[in-house]
Amino acid sequence: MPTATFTAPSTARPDTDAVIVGAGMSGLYQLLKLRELGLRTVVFEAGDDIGGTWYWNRYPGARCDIESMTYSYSFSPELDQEWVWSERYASQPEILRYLHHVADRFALRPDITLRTRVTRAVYDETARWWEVSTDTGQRLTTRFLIMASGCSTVPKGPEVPGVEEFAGPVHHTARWPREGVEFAGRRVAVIGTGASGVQCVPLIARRAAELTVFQRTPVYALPALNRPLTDAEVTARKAEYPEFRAAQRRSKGGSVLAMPTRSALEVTAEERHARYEAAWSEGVLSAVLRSYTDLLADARANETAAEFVRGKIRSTVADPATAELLSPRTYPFGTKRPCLDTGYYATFNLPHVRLVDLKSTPLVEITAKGVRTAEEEHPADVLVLATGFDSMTGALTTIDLVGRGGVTLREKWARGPVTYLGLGCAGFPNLFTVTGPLSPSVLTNMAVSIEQHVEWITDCVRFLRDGELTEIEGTAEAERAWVAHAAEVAGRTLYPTAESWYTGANVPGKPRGFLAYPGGADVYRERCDAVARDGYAGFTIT
Ligand code: N01
Repeated sequence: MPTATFTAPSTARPDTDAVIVGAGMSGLYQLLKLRELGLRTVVFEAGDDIGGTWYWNRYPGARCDIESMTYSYSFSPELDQEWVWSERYASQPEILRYLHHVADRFALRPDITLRTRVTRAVYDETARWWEVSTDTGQRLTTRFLIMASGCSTVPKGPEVPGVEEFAGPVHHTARWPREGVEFAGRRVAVIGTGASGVQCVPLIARRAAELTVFQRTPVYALPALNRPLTDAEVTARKAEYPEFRAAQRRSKGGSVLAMPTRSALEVTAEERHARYEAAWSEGVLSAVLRSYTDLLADARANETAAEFVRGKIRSTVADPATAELLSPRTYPFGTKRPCLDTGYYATFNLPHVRLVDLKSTPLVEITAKGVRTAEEEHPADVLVLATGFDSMTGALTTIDLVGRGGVTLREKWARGPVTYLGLGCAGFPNLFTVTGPLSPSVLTNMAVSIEQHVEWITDCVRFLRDGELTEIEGTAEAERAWVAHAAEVAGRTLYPTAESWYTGANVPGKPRGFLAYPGGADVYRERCDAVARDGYAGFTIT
């Protein structure tokens, strides 16, 4: 275990104690916790409302793929008791209402400045504080800079010319207009078939005159089996919430789920099929993957589950050629994030819906009239870009974060993110990243991982304040060891074998590497707690 080193404190006082970037789920909770410490805290939020991911992604069908009574804050037993979720999987509007409720209940709004994007932050090595600049011309100095800027924040487009030439409206799923989009009677083109595409396609198909879906890589989608929650279910969960929340915090992925004990290869094909069928009918994103211990570690084991899902696609999609195009064959099941769908595959049975395979006929350009592939021009009146994000690092590298010696985070991460525990990095003192790269983050229930990071950061800030300490920074040595450990753990899985946003492969030119920590939220939490217990081992403290 690395050890911490200490030097003398500084006495100067910055304009504020902490700046938090982002007023989504992490920023709101971080504000609450720093307030409890009595810190002067300012939150800057680029949007004109709070909510982060749940503010920006308001496309039709946007919905969480973790159950609502699991994907919510756990820090307040009173909040758990008073808020009532209406559906098994909450829709984006309901989650946004919940976050508004949280902001009001804990009186968070006065410290949040909306419509203000942090554009630059420079570390002053003499004063030992950050100078933060915004797009509204504000500048202020702060001891701590906490990036609560999210994992999937910076949208990316289809990387072909001509989007600006398109004559009709163009909407990215992550920048959906508040007033909605009229599809009735229109020819709609959707590019992208990740979770956002899978959720919006069935709803757009209900209204559009024609829908063309452009698919580069098919996904494995499992049925959500969403439905209203019954009063009895809500009451039962509320009665057991304290134990349930505690179990979530101890769990591998932030949800309380049965874990497998056997290999997929040690049972008969019939037994496996029955197990997969039972898992399929749970309507839980990870259920099939949790059927056996080795589905994310052994390609042969994985193929049994992958083929099971392909069988489901074949039995749903009437046209065998379309079913085959929708069937993933180039990467193992679960190594790109699977989707939870409501009627996605069946949508392709509708006569006005067409699937275009961009692997055999690549996208060439967007024209005024539609989408041109290598084979033909597909006319459209409305263009929907469900093309995803520069995930994990994008929100951090698009801001000019300038650390020691004038080195930017962009430069430091030119060959991929280098972090200590995904919480901070060498050369960037007092900069914390909530669910940052190389932490479990997107592989877990984000609500639980966010709380764990926010609480760890808050404890760390309390430790510094109580000890009259000014500066904390991961050491280069600890960071190197963490990066190597995260890569080693990822290397034991099948994850790196897929071209996905988990590895940076979705953004042309982005360095490749597995961007989250796949060792389990339970193991990771223990590691973070041990670092704190050992006086912030692996950090230099001034
Ligand atoms: O983005 P994605 P998303 N030309 O990157 C295609 C979370 N989320 O917004 O796979 C042509 O997954 C791209 O093709 P390919 C969740 O964690 C959660 O859908 O790169 N196509 C892919 O099909 C999720 O994983 C929820 O070959 C291009 C699609 O666009 C994450 O956010 C809901 C292209 C992008 O899929 C991101 O999901 C929504 C190009 N140049 C999102 N570029 C729930 O909670 C990209 N594509 C349910």
